[in-house]
Amino acid sequence: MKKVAILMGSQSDLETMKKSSDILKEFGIEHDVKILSAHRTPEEVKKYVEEAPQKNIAIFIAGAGMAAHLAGVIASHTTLPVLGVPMESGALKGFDALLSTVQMPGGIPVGTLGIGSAGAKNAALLAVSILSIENKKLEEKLKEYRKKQAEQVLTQNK
Ligand code: RP5
Repeated sequence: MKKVAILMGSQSDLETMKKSSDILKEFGIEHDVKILSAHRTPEEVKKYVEEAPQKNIAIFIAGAGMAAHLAGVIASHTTLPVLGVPMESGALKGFDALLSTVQMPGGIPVGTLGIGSAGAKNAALLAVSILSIENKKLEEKLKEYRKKQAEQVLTQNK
């Protein structure tokens, strides 16, 4: 099966981005986790993204905070899908990162998720969903996940 890369701008993003990793583990999807910054290590980001297809990576999840350019920069170096997660950090609590990630110029798309942990979780679920287009087993797992989730909600009424 194709792999996913989880990249983040700083070690301070790790706690949030672990939520992406947890979901991918739950679905048995192999993934790389790397700290690489659009601003602090721009050359290494480019190199990693360009070499990713050789490692069977098909989807990028990018978490970054503040002036969050990581997802956009990754997208500039690949035609593979890029899912951006704005970190809930800094003086603006992620509003800055949300706008930096979501407001891409036409032509270079970044699929942007919500701010923080929910966004990190959903980025991984969306990656699973994309991979499930060509993988019936994964599609079944995803349906089962949704079913269990609904059951949990309904149990809370008892
Ligand atoms: C961004 O700057 C990172 O993604 C991080 O969310 C933010 C702050 O980084 P640190 O100063 O905590 O390393 O590039």
